[in-house]
Amino acid sequence: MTHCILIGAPVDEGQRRLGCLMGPAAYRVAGLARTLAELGHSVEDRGDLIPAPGRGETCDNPAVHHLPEVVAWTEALAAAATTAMGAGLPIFLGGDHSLALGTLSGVTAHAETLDRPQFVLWLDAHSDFHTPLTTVSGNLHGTPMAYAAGRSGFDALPPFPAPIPAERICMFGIRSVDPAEHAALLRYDIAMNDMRVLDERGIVAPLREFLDRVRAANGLLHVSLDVDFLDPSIAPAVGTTVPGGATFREAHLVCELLHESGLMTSLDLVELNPFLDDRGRTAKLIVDLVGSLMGRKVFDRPTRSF
Ligand code: 6HN
Ligand code: MN
Ligand code: MN
Ligand code: MN
Repeated sequence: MTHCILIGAPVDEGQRRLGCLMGPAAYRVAGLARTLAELGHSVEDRGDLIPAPGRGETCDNPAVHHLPEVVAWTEALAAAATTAMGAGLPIFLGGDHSLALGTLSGVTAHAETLDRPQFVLWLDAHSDFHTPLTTVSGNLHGTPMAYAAGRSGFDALPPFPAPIPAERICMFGIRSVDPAEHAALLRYDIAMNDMRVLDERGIVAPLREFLDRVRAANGLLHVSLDVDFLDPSIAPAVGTTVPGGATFREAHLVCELLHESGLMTSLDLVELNPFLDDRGRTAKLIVDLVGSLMGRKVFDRPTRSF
């Protein structure tokens, strides 16, 4: 059984549609701690982080907004992530996806101290591969994967502890990539499981390939789950809906395979905007998926007989 550490990160500054700051509260209301406890895990809720005041950082792209606040969140989250990694499985309750600037930094710094490679599974409609200099929207939630991969242009942020090589990154569910992200991604050998690939190959083969690599390298695995990975028809509570997302069954299958692998060492739950939800259904769905991630099964076979 796992010691789960809940860390609220009500970050709303990485995009423009207010509401993600209510995410941590919505996950708690939807029964996240109870779900984990019912599966036999111990749960420690560390409450919500409070970042330091911003220090006025600027960047050359005038579209970028709230950079000082995002820098402060990144520092607070990186510290919280590194600390929690030594104590259990941190589950970061977002907050928009800019929080991954901090969580990826913190878990990677921890992996460095263990001398183990850090891997990332990015479950998202978007590649989030902009830098502060290439983003057109100016929304920094579109940048964390580029930061972790070591792209330049992040001068306002602390240098990323040990940039994650492309072979240790897997993107899953991608169906919206901006031109500048696309041009940059062509230079990286990231496993790009966009919807074209998943429609053709299904979920299982590409995910097992990646998990086998993590296992072979004795790696740590950070999973970043953006609500818009899911189809908007089942998960409406997100500001950046993109049609053609993962179905209920596909998403559960991803979670079940991850659980079966036993490899996940940290988790982000990001981009939930409870203000856009429909009677809490998206929050409840994410909690349900975390249940599958943490071991809930429809039928628990003593041995694999299927
Ligand atoms: N997310 N590529 C778009 C932009 O504004 O840069 C969308 C980013 C979405 C961010 O998925 O967390
Ligand atoms: Mn995202
Ligand atoms: Mn993305
Ligand atoms: Mn997204």
